[in-house]
Amino acid sequence: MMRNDIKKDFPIFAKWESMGKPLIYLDSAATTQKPQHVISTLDEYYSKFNANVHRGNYELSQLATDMYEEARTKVAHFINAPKPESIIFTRNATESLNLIAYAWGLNNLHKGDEIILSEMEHHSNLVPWHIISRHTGIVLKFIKLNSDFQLDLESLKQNLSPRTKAVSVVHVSNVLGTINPVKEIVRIAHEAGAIAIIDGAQSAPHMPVDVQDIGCDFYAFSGHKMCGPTGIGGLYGRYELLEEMEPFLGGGEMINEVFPTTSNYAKPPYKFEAGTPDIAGAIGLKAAIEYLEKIGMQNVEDYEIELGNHAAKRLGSIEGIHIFRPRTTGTGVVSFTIDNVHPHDISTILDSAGVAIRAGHHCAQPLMRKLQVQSTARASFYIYNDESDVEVLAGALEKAAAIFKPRKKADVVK
Ligand code: 7TS
Repeated sequence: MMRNDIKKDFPIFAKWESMGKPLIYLDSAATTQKPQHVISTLDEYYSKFNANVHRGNYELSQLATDMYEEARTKVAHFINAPKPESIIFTRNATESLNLIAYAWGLNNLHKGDEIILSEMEHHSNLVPWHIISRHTGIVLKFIKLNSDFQLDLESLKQNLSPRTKAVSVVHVSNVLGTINPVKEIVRIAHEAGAIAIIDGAQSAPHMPVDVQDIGCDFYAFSGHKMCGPTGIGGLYGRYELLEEMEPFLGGGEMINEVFPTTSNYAKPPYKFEAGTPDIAGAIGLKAAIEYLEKIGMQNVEDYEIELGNHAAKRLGSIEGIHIFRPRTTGTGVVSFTIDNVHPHDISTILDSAGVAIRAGHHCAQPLMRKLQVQSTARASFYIYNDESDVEVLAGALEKAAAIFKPRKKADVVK
């Protein structure tokens, strides 16, 4: 039942198949494969429309500028931002989160102010705050993880204080697949007078996202995790907040007037897009969104949850496996360890069976410590995966578990 022919839209699968090495790609939380529509769009842009944007008065530059701005409008519609100008193009979710930390954090936070994060954050929503904390003396607090790998909202409430200035949490965990109740978290943050920041790196690719419904002040995401090219990402920011903020990077394209010793800035989003942007990337991201919208984001979410739950159940039958995923539901991310097998050995064995998964700390070292593991193996599924991929994965894992199973005394004597 859970089979699909979406793989045919992604040329990389046919290429590997033709080399006699079918690719079972289960690392889409790291980056997704790219559909032909995106690849062709990039080719067409560079073949027919390449020019710098917002500078030339000639037709080609105007065409490139229009295409770049149409991409911004597309992104705004995709996450239901109130207007295109509230979307800033960045390199990725990491840069978007750094932009918030530097451009908002450095100018609005003072010694003793508090930011609340969670115990399941990716390093990109931790390290920027560590840096800001060293500059300003702010205090970082953490929403606790409960035994079902979900955030304990009571601990969010307990962490609130008159000094709370921001609550910044991941929408969907890249390790656990947990979908956090971000609307509720944003409501609690706002009631306490704090702004709310959402790391949407693992939600924008996998479910319908409506930033107005969520109510957040900022929402960060990466294009390459949602069928788009690498090097392009975005940040939604509440426009009034963007207007008040200082720039993150200075240089060309972001200014109004420049004098030898001072300058003033353009309006958002341009204030935050210094230098030549990733024009082709933005246009490629638009193509990725067109592709995903054709499938329908609700269909993407339903399919992935079903496949993720099926995979968790199937893998759960393997002896010695431990799965780190909420009991009720998660996205297409399944992290696990197997007794007596190092996660890196698991990924190496799987690689020899043509299965690409990730093993490591997944840029979430504090979460690994909380889970009391050094690392996990992680299979992450996307729209082009189906039940047959789960079967290949499970079969290879069963073999690995059998190879590494400690022998009983009697076996050793024989
Ligand atoms: N936030 C989350 C929740 C992520 O999963 C990632 C990347 C990022 C932020 C950063 O995204 P980037 O595009 O700026 O790198 N996560 C992963 C992963 O799970 N495996 O490789 C990258």
